[in-house]
Amino acid sequence: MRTQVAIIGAGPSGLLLGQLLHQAGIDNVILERQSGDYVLGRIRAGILEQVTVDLLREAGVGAGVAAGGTVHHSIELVFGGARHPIDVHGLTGGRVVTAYGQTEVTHDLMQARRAAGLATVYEAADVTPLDFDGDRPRVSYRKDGSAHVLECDFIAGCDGFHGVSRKAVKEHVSEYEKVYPFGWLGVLADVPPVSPHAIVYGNSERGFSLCSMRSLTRSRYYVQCPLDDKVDDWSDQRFWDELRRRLDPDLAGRIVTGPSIEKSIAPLRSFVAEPMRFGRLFLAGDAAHIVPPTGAKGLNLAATDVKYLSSAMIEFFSERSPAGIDHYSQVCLKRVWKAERFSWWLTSLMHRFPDTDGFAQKVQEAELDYLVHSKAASTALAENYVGLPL
Ligand code: FAS
Ligand code: PHB
Repeated sequence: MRTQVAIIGAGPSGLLLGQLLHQAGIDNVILERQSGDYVLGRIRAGILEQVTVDLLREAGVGAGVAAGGTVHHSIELVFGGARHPIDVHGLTGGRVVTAYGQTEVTHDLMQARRAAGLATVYEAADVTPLDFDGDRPRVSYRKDGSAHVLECDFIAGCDGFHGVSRKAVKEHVSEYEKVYPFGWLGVLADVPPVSPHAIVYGNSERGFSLCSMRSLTRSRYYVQCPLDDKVDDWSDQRFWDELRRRLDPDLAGRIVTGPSIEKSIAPLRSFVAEPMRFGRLFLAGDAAHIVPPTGAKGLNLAATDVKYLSSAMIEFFSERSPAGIDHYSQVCLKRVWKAERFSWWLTSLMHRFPDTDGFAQKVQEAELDYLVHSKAASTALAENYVGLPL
């Protein structure tokens, strides 16, 4: 089989890249290790920057987020028993974020890909990128016990943090990593969100908490938990009680509880692999970088990687110009590192660290107090939260 671009991974990065390339008349095939249902079953991101919403529209899948997304003009920080609004819209000259789940984004992209009759090989085993240091790259894989080779012009490694693409170039990659000494216990429940128009980030002496949503009838909540906690340690009742303890009394009193439909613990890390291009192989999204979810940047960074990569490939195929692909890694990493900094900063500010001494705790409290009372500091938070300009 032959295609112009072989895409490894059918998460948001791979599906969005496939859609943008298809819109430009560039043939592509996606090879995905899991089943489509398995990919859709993963509960992950929930907040889209405007750049991402615009990209979904450009990819021809903007209808879902336009109909089902909830626009947020502000966020709220809860600490010291009080809630502090940050007017993101006002501080950034009218920019906003949209609450719309990664699951829904993935569903919309899958539906568009199916409707366009594009090739996606689910449950592809032993996917292996080959010969990408020359101009005739290939990807081998197994499907239903048979061996296959996909010949192509480019390979896009959109296979996430645990994928095969970065592993294929491990001797050429510089890795930068920070692992955090806690995780996030997340609960999804079909109850109305306690704060439908502002994501609430809490820092209490018991730890971090987050009140988010997927729709006006489905909520997403998180509490910081020790890394050695297990999901089975947390009954729904224990989760709701702990979440309430970490919020201000007014908000705690308004939480609508209900049975969890998903409950999971995610570890937090900051990670960057440099560079992101190796001959005809390109890394995009979580295959190249990971951020702690505090800044809601993971999915959005994946989207902007894909914006840069699709533009570079379209330029190559339409003008035979290598300029975009030659600058891909450098352009992406400039944006990636700014998102890594912001996500590390907000994580450091909003979580309780087991090894924090008295002085560091006082400094954290002073920084929170300064942040919500300084227009300059709030503006810096707001402009990073809505996403820096491309
Ligand atoms: P993905 O990991 O989503 O997709 C990679 C795809 O490649 C998967 O479908 C995988 O099955 C496939 N694959 C892997 N190896 C393969 C192989 N060898 N062959 C073929 N296919 C292979 N971001 C936020 O902004 N907010 C959040 O709250 C948030 N929560 C998260 C919680 C968890 C548990 C995780 C893991 C991530 C979270 N993220 C969050 C980040 C997340 O949203 C990612 O940024 C986003 O999924 C990135 O998309 P992809 O780059 O497509 O990677
Ligand atoms: C989510 O809705 O899952 C979410 C929202 C904001 C974040 C992280 C996750 O910072």
